[in-house]
Amino acid sequence: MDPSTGAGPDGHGAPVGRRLVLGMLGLGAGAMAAAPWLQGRLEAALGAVADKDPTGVTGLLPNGGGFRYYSVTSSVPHKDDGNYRLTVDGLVDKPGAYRLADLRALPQTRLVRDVQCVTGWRVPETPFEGVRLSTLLDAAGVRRGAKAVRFTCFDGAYSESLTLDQARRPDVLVTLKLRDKPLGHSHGGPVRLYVAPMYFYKSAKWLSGITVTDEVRPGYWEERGYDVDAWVGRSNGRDDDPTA
Ligand SMILES: Nc1nc2c(c(=O)[nH]1)N[C@H]1C(S)=C(S)[C@@H](COP(=O)(O)O)O[C@H]1N2
Ligand SMILES: [Mo]
Repeated sequence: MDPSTGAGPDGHGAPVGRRLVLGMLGLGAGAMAAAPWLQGRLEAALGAVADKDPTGVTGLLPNGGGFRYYSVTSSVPHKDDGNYRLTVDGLVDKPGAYRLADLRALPQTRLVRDVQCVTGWRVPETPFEGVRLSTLLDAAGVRRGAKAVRFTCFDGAYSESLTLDQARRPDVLVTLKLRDKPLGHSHGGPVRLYVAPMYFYKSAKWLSGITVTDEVRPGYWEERGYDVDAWVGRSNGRDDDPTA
């Protein structure tokens, strides 16, 4: 949890904000689920609140197909074939930048796993598809002494990290597709990190930078108390949780 605000990746830390917003709109969570057409108006209202509490309210928003929408910023620019770039730099021999077409031209891997947010919601058997992160790391030529990878996002705020061993796993992808369709903006498109064996906060949306580093630098939520090694069922206190 964020020690200053108590907010977490589920928005649990902002119960007052949630109740306030729902109260303003005269809605409960059930009404929202039953009336997805309200989402646009709700997002507009939440945007105003999110300016004051960027972490606390977004997990409330449905994002279709069992997902919930998360963003630590209240707005995120849109990127497409014209202006999207993914840079790879740091402790590598060949730093560079990929366009979407470059990423699409590389071998694609499709994984079907359960998506699991650290606070309990789950989306079973969800296909993600993209380029193995290890492919990009190999192409860049990771230097001796490198230990970790840092990820940055074009929302300008979020970040993530993995050890180099974790980053080289075959179930860690730089994804371009969700459920066999191009990854939409609300899910972090056009390109999102997908760390299948870990809680979903590791899967950074709106991925724009991959930097090879000499040590793990904790990501956005990890600076706020969540585990860097976020294995599903084995982290964030789950080891001690008899109900997990
Ligand atoms: N850039 C960015 N990536 C992010 C987040 C975020 O706020 N910003 N939230 C994380 C969390 S806590 C979750 S549960 C998932 C939510 O993904 P979704 O919006 O596609 O459901 O994105 C993860 N990646
Ligand atoms: Mo999350």
